[in-house]
Amino acid sequence: MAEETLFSKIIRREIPADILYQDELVTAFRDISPQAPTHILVVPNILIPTVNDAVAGHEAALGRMITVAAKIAKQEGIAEDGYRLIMNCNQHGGQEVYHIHLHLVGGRRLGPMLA
Ligand code: IU
Repeated sequence: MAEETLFSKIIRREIPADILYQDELVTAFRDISPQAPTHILVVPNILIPTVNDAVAGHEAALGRMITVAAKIAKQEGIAEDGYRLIMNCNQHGGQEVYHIHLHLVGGRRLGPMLA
């Protein structure tokens, strides 16, 4: 069994977070350390540690993460100008929290993607 992260506590509302959206599959909340005017994380409610752990049974939640990100981008008023969706995996990808999350980043022109 993978070890829970703080994200599971956020999903269960055991610790505070600025939650923008929640349904039976996913939760979206504002990143605590925003890298852009809009920086939101969309996470599956179940613990999938990394993209490497994703299997066919997760497709409903993984797909929902993208449609929810698109809905929130419109709500935040950044859809037309554009934004970036990022999912980091393991050390080389810069992953810090081992509960899959989609970063929705926008609100300004972003620099080159790879650093
Ligand atoms: P990463 O892809 O694993 O590197 O991103 C983790 C993100 O989770 C990072 O942007 C943190 O600021 C963010 N975060 C958060 O919003 N709230 C938390 O309680 C924790 C991390 I822990």
